[in-house]
Amino acid sequence: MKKYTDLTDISNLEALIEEAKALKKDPFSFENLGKRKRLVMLFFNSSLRTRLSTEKAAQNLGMDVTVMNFNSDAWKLEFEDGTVMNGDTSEHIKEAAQVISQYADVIAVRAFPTLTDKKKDESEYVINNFVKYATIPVLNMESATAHPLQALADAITISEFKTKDRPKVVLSWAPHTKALPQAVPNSFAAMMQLCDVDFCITNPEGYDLNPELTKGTKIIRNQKEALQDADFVYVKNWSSYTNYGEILNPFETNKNWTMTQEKLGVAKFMHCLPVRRNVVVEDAVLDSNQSLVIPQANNRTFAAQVVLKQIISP
Ligand code: AN0
Ligand code: CP
Repeated sequence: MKKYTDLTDISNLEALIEEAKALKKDPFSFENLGKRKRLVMLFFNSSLRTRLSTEKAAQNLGMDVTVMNFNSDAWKLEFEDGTVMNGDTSEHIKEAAQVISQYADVIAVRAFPTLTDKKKDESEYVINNFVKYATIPVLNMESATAHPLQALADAITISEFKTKDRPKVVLSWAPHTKALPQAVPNSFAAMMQLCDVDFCITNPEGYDLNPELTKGTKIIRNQKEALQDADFVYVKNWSSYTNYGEILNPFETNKNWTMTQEKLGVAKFMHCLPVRRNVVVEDAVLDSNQSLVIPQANNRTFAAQVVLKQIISP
């Protein structure tokens, strides 16, 4: 693997999931592979799981890790070509990416979308400029439109917990009080399209994801109908794609989309976390043994570890 910025970087998903599971059983089996190699993790946004699990994954492989909160600690980066840099940006991505490449063997980047400029977000200008100017592999820790490490952890989790060959998986939109990116549902949908599952998405009108990405996937407006006979229910909020980055209605209007024990039935509950209790999902679900959120978060380590292993393998 030369980089991992979206799911198209995976050549054999089944083998990757099996290798991740093997690493989970024996996390230190490649503890010398990363010796004297360094992962530099650059965060333009907050994180709990990604930061701690990716660092742990790298260390399990024997790598050294440097973490940098870019917004507070580094110079403000310029991404435009040919700009007269007499504004608030101090350093161009061209130099920054090449310089970091001399200090590291892999660069990992987290950079959320603006949610105001759709074209700019869809250009993935942050992560793509790192790919363009860095001379080492780039790892996506959630970009404007994709969260491929999360999606891989989700696929590992489903493969561990499924009780039938072709489970039914539903991606169910949930209300939220903040405008959130589409990155997690985009990558989850893309991942489910690659897996042997019966997959559908349910969301209210106005919240359809990018139709390019959901081509061939059923979108069912009626949540109850979508949830029928589900084995896994992946709940997530995202802001509108059509009315880009907007929350279309106040929380009260959509609170009937909150996941409840009653709606979940006997299905397993999944969420990438962090989750707002009693907004996205009621306490009873998170506190039940149908919730997979804790093992799902644990799998973030082995998703990152298998990807890093493939990236640094000769
Ligand atoms: C982010 C999102 O929805 O993309 C990160 C999730 C992993 N969530 C929040 O900002 C709450
Ligand atoms: N799921 C996830 O990426 O969590 P963090 O934002 O805490 O890293």
